[in-house]
Amino acid sequence: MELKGKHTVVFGLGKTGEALVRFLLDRGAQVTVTDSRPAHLMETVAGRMNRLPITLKLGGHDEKILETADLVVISPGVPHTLACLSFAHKHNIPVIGEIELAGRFVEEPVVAITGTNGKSTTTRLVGRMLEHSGKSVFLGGNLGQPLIEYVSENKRADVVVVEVSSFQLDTIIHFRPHVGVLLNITADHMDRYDTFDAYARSKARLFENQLSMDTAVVNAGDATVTRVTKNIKSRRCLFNAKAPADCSAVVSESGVLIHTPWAGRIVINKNMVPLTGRHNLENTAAAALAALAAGGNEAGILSALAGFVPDPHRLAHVATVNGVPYYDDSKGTNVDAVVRAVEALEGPVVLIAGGRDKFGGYEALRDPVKKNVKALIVMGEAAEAIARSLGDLVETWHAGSMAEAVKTAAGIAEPGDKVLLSPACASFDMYENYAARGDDFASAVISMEKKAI
Ligand code: UMA
Repeated sequence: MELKGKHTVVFGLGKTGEALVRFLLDRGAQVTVTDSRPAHLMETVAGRMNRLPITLKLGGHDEKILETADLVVISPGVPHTLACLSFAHKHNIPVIGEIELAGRFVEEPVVAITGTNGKSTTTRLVGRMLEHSGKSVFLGGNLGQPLIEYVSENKRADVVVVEVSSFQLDTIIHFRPHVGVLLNITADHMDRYDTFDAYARSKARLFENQLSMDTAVVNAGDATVTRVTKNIKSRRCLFNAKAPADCSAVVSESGVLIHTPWAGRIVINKNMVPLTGRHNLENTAAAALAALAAGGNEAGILSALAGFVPDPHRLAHVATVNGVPYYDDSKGTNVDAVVRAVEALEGPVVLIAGGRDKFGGYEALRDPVKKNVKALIVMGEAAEAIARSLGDLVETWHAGSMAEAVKTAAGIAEPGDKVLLSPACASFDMYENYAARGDDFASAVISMEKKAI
């Protein structure tokens, strides 16, 4: 793709936008970047941008900047339905996302992982399994380093492993992973999609450019995944399969049994997986199938599992204070993630939830709350909505800050109980991201632990 001299407009100046600007300048494009946030809220990044030969338009998106545009590239956080983009559509100016642009410059095999929950864990597992099989790997996408940075760096890996979000899939045209993984689909991001079906169809776009020689690793136990992947052209490898098949993984109480045409039969015992909960056996099964399809081997898979360190904000044990363990699951940003966390810990759980509402409803939490949750502490913008949906089931408390939530939980929990932060919501009402929220939880717990000593 020739970018030299092309006027390219970048929407969004976060991590992705900044990486895009640098890549486009390197390729000789003429760059304009626009962000809805006003300049005084973006002084640091604006300072860096002001040193570059670009046009910077902050504080809103004005369609005038599209009048001379040849190409528009949008960050994942910018909705592809943004009103201002209709000018581009009307004038046939291509509007693509960063994954699409980067994908056009990647020549190596690509493994792309999506799903509502477990994406980051599975992506990291696939990367590690391939590395332990002797491959050099680029690991990035939604979980951290934008793919366009890999392209910019000009370093070559054997395999590119990327986590991809539905936001990124909304703006693809030709993006074609050689191995695509769809873990699960449950309600999330209902603030951005009109219907659950629209969100599910966005996830299935992962496979739309695959050919028969490509591989689709899909969850046979998820009815929505099965429905939206009915017509894909690539070879299917099913995890959560009921019985062993040509390319499959059966997940049971004791572990994972894998069958593939390339590596035959592989057994992963539950005790080899250093992660809690059945859902993590599913993630391990999907990761192993993807790694095998991308050239990994049995020894690499098994040695990668040993010593795998989970994400610090995914059901991570922070400390035990006065006989009560505290778990940080700040990355549980949707209802299904909370269901999995509550089920994995088993009750009695004192649950801290809330944050920015994604408008998917909280009713799916009723059963697990009834079974495993002893008390509920709600906080953030969604506090009222959560209390309305679940407050009749358990004692419910409101907290104005994380410190107050932890203090309230400590007052309720007794030895034998567990305290779990698993918000079911985004963090942006009170924090920069989910990691900052988890860190705030951990620091409240640790300062309580210090006082208890
Ligand atoms: N902005 C606009 N106009 C808008 C909306 C936003 O200009 O209409 C601006 C914001 O003011 C901000 C910028 O866009 O300055 C932010 O862009 P962004 O939200 O795309 O953020 P990045 O920093 O580029 O991070 C993105 C992903 N963010 C989102 O998808 C929301 C990161 O995923 C990803 O790690 C990063 O690219 C690198 O690939 C985060 C995420 O929350 C972790 N993802 C969601 C999830 O996992 O559920 C999908």
